Amino acid sequence: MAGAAASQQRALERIEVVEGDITALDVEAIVNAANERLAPGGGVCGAIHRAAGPELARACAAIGHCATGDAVVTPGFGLRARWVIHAVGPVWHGGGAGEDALLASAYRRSLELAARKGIKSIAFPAISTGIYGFPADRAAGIAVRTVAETLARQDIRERVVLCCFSSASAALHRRALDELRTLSSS
Ligand code: AR6
Repeated sequence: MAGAAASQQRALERIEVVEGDITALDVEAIVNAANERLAPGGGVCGAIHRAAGPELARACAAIGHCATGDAVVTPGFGLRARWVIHAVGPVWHGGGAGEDALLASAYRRSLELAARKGIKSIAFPAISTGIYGFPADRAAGIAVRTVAETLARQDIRERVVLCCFSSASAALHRRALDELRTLSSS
């Protein structure tokens, strides 16, 4: 097997889809679907801030800003996870405003940041697919492809959990992962 195909296959083995609440997972870092102001909000962001306690909002306020498509890191405070990576996905405007590339960038930057900190396990929610309105099916494909490509290209050894909040979301991510596994083994 060619080198690139082999690293893609090894990367795919490190990705797992689970259904549940991201704050309950036993991983080193969880990713927050944040906004550019890094302000506590609703959805998964609200759940993470509630579980972490008020120190998380203070740490976010001290950083102050994160551009769409980028990510920053704080401690996890009261969370099980030692770190929170705050990734800002795009608001869906119909698909013509660079949303796909910005969503991919939010996943990629989170993984790069985690690798720089030596984090070995990380869980992502389905960034942008709630309040920000990104179509769930399209986002699942981007999430799976970007995580697999980034792990393979940079030979990042992290274990990646795609944490879905509904069975419908989990089914979309599992299908996207199966499709990529089939493609990369053919
Ligand atoms: N664990 C895992 N996934 C969850 C959880 C949870 N506890 N709770 C919700 N989800 P959203 P966005 C799923 O709206 O679209 C916030 O106010 C949810 O079902 O949390 O990126 C921020 O501060 C959906 O599939 O994030 C921003 O202002 C996914 O997480 C804005 O919302 C993402 O939904 C970001 O919007």
